[in-house]
Amino acid sequence: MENFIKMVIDSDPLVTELNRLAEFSDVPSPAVTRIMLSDSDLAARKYLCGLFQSAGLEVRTDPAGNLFARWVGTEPDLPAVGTGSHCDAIPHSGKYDGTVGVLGGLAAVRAMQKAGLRPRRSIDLVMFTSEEPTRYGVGCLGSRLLSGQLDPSDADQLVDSEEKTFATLRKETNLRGSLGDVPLPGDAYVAFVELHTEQGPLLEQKNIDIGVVTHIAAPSALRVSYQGVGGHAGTVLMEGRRDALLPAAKLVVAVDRAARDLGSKDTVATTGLLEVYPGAVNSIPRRTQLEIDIRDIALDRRDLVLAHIAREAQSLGEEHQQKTVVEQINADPPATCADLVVQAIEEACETAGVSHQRMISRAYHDSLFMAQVCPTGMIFIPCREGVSHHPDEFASPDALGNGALVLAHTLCQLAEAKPTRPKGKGSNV
Ligand code: HGY
Ligand code: MN
Ligand code: MN
Repeated sequence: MENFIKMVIDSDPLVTELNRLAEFSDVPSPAVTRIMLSDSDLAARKYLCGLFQSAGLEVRTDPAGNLFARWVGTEPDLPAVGTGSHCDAIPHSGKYDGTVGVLGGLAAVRAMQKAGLRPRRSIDLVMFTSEEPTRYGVGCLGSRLLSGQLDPSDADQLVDSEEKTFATLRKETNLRGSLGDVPLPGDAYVAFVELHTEQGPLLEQKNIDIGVVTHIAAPSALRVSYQGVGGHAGTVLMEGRRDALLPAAKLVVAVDRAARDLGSKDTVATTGLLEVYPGAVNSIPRRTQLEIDIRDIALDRRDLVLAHIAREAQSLGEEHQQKTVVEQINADPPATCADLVVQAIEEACETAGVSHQRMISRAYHDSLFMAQVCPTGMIFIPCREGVSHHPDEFASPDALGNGALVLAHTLCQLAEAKPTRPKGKGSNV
């Protein structure tokens, strides 16, 4: 950057805001549960809007509930630069997954403002709605719609466990407008960069400050249901039973086997959800439903394991003479991060004086879909023992400060930020 601007992030307010945001939860601390558009999510959104407005950002919400806080640049008609992540949290998880990218993005913007900078291109700090699949089974609902990867009417018809459609939920939570208006125009952003915890152990083990993501793994999910014959656990003899939990139990083991035997070390699969109906100790399970998560960084390997598990699900149902439904919830391609953004992040790390290394993301993120809209990259910070999706999730103030500082320098480059004061008036912040 021709005007080297010194920015130092004070991570105290960032830590305070992350702790405050974690209080908007349906379960007691240290766990966090914040399902999209639940009361706790709506309260969290209100809190965030207050922070964004106090930083002088222009806030808007789109019909899907994606929240945009815009720092208007000196040339507001130019395509903007996007950053951000999500604030919904899966049941009984932690306080850093996603929120680091939203509040860390705010910290980066504040640091740029305090250093007397103004971006030429506007900067959008985005909080994507429903990155987690908790409510509807499909992850990245907001960024799928923004990138045109999900049909708006299909999205409106998604149904949650209380049989409530997204269309109804949107009405109840005053999300006005049509989902058809959500997809971003092609030239909305010149680049998008997301700050996120690694959700793995690599950076901490190698004592590296920043991960520069080059690829995001390809996620997929299956929903399988078995319909057996229930009955009294004491009076129905083993001979006549059609216990719906039997094919399900065998499928859980088969899922694990498939990832270990058919894939590589980059192939992962688990059965994260198993519902048993009616769920009484003295009633033979008459219906079971499983949701299975299968990923790999290589699409062909992922698809091979996905197809194998789908076939296995079907044949186990036949073996146990049960009505079987195998539904693919999603099977998304992997994403490759853009050199433009990868190099900007690496340059930002050099400017910030932090160690860095290139790596892949085994977790999916909204960046997986933003990569379909514009050149996209991700900045990872270490998290303690790589723990995530768990109340013990933790990112240190130093890691948070490094991540926000690298993001600030990356945004300076991508948004072509310039000092608003005469040269040499840089400052510590
Ligand atoms: O599941 C994931 O990879 C993301 O954390 N939602
Ligand atoms: Mn997550
Ligand atoms: Mn996340």
